[in-house]
Amino acid sequence: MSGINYSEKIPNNVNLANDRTLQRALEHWQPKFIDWWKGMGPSDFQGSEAYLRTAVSVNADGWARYGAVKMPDYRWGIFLADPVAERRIGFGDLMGQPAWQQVPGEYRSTLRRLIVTQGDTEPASVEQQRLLGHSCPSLYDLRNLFQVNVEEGRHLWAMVYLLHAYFGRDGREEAEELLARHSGDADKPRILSTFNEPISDWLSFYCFTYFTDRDGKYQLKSLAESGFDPLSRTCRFMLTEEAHHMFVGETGIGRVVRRTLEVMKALGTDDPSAIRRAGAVDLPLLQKYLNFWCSSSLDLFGNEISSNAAANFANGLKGRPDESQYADHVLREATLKLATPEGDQEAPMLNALNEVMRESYLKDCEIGLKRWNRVIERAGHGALALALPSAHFRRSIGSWVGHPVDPQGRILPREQYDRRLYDWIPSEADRAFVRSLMQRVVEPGRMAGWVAPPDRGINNLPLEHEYVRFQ
Ligand code: BYC
Repeated sequence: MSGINYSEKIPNNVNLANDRTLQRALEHWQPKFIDWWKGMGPSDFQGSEAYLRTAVSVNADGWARYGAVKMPDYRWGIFLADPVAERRIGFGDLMGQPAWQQVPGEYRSTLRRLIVTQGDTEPASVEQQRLLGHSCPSLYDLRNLFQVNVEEGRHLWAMVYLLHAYFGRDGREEAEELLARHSGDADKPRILSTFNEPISDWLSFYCFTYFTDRDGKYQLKSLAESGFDPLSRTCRFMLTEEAHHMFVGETGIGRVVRRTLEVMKALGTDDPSAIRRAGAVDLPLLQKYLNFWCSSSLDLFGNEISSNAAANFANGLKGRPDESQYADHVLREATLKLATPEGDQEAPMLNALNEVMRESYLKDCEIGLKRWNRVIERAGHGALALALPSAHFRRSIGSWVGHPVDPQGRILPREQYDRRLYDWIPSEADRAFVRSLMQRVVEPGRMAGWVAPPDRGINNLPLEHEYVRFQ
């Protein structure tokens, strides 16, 4: 089961050849996907060969094969983690019942909505990043961008497979729509807010892969718990791919920090304007980017109080990440204390599950911060340590929407908040400066001046390897 059949038009480990109708429907969607990729995927690099990994098996030990590939020839396919024998629903009111191999009629539209929302983010991120290749800081980074992009394309395939295989005509229509909405489009935008933000520089790309892909990790982990077994199996395999995306973010920001500290040492100052004149990103500017992308990504968890979240959990559709670590899997009695602008409130835990997830997500976000700060402290600049913004800062979803809260979580007079906002998130001038740094570097082994080299190359290759060959 875990071996992937690459001899078919659509590589898969779901015996697609045994279901001719489904196979035909997906083969019909395939050229539309390729058209979308050519039109909305990485611009101008379709003829280049990138050193990419491809799944060969869904086993932990052997899923990646590396080789130079032209992106439109990447073997996108359908890969599900192996089934767990006699798997049962692990939470909610139906706990202990056998997991569903088909969609239960009463949950059909909710499950479809969850799958469509998840699926929508994948091509959205490719669209957001489509111009970044032109300003890559190195071939190593360019290759990582393309790796992330093709895997997001595959994640779209994962959701489209579920829509086609389990949701009939509605599912097929939704699969078409996933290619029709576009990031930032005035008429047909992507569903979730963050996926309509432009990513026009590499500092944003590192922040996006650090913060937004991590939301992906948490959402996929919670869908991996689903009682709908095909969704669970798909998400389990997607999570193995997601890890690399967050690695790109964490090491990317870490490399920016290292380079900035080198420049500060060479100049003998922490003066932001001197650092900028030397072509590096001062740490307060990096902090603004962290504030922007962290607060935007926090919105992706939905409202603190959500009847959708309660119903999804109670009905066994969407659990908590790593559900087995909890003692209570039903949550009919539990409550959670929530900080709201009107003061602390006790809410039924079932309704507060978006907040539960947001809190564990924030703890996970802290890990990178600790690593970066260790380097900053060792360099003798502990006063410039980076921090996550308060979860109440600049929120567009939930009870804190519109409240003038600073990154430390203090409620300010409105006028003061408005005046100071661009002390906390990048101003147009900050963004213009960051854009000015984005000069394309493509000699093998060389790095742009604002980012340090990574510790090692890809798959044990030297950093000087030609990770992307232009045609
Ligand atoms: N923007 O009851 P509520 C990833 C909507 S990232 C716009 O609080 P619920 C990736 C919400 O849809 C992970 N709208 O929401 C990362 C709902 O609308 P409907 C993506 C928003 O349902 C990087 C209404 O407000 N996966 O994979 O509890 C690169 C009421 O809200 C937003 C998922 O998100 C927003 N920020 O939770 C590539 C998993 N927030 O349905 C990929 C699937 C809320 O009433 N989705 N709304 O019309 C879900 O589980 C849930 O839909 C949400 C919202 C967690 C998003």
